[in-house]
Amino acid sequence: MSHQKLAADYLWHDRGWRSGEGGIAVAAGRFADASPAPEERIGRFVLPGMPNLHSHAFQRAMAGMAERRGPGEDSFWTWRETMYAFAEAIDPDDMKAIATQLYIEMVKAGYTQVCEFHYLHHGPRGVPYADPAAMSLALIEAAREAGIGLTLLPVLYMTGGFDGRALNERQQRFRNDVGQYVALLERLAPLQNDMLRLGVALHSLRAVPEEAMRALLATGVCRDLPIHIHIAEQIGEVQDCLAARGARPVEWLLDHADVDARWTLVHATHLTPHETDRLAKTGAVAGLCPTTEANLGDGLFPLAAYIDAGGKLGIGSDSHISVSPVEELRWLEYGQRLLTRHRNVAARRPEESVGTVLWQRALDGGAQSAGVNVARLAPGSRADMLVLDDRSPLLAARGEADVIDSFLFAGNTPLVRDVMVGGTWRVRDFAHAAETRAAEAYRGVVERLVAA
Ligand code: NGQ
Ligand code: ZN
Repeated sequence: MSHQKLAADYLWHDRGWRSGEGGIAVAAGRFADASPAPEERIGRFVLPGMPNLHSHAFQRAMAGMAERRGPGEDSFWTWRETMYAFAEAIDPDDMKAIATQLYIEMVKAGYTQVCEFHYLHHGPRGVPYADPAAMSLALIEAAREAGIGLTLLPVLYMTGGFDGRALNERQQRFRNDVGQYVALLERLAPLQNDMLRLGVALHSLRAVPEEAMRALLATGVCRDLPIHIHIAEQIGEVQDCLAARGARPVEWLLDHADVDARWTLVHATHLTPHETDRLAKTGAVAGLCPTTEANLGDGLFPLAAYIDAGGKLGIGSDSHISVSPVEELRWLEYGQRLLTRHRNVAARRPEESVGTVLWQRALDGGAQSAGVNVARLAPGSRADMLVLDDRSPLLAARGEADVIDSFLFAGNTPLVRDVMVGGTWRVRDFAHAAETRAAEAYRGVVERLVAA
């Protein structure tokens, strides 16, 4: 097994840079104890790769095609109709081509792990594929080709609303009952390895009846797996939840499930101060997807109060209207500045750098959410890292104190030059070995889907 000894001027270490002089070793895909004699200098500034905690891969292929006004006022729900129409013709080969292209873009942007919130399980009208795991396997292959770590979250999706109404025709492809869903998890569980982790997902409170949630969470296969759910993205769903269940979604979930560090609440957008405090105390991760949440007109998360309460958070690119941890973190902060008319909101203490706080929190929360030992340049952690482009004018005269803020706030050209995932260089000098082939396959699929 190859043993690499690498050196950089600075390595990111829990909330800041430390000297990279001693170097860092990589063995069998993981970081090992630092070596006294590094053999290869890889750059000036080396960061841990960022986990992306929320993805619907197929939506990448329609990014930019829902920005034209419809007959009435557009909303999240009209976007969803466009998205459903686009999803109709996607088969497992298409899924593989789209996801491969997307995951390569992710790696190039600095994401080294992705949580795929996967609900497009079946063929048109809900007819299962010969292998009911065909779509899941397409996603697994895509991640392997791109060389990104995958937390595959097959999604349980049963009803079309809080009233328990049946799924409409286009939603039939998402449907499993608890038995079918558990069978899918059991089929996928043995495939897990260092680069593939399985998790559980409930689409939302509106898509999973209470009894089904209880039955699923009580099954053995769910024990120790990460659990993800869409929770409170739109005011409409908060109101529907209040009407149907007598509580707001986050409040209801905290009252009816043992929400703990295994959980990720995606789009915990609409929180009362009491919910904010309660959620923070559970140790669960708030899954924030600022570019999608902006694109869909969702609303803003109470970031300052949540951080002050000790809450954990991570970022996701969700609909993939943008695929960049830089843009997610930038807009996470900018949304708050626009709302509060203050600056440096995520930094809660004097002298703290916003970039440092956000990068570190998103690393920690993202790794927890994905259920993998990543996001630290430390022995035992999977060897994922980003080397910043030290020739970029953007980093001119930037020392330890300013590099991360310049990277996150000033960059308009990519600064991620090289990317290692699981001990293998996937991106070198801005290029990914599979990108030309993947782009060609992707183009063919999208041309067909758009023409359909
Ligand atoms: C999804 N996406 O499942 O793809 C959702 C929209 C829904 C986002 N929430 C559909 N961003 O929530 O019903
Ligand atoms: Zn989502």
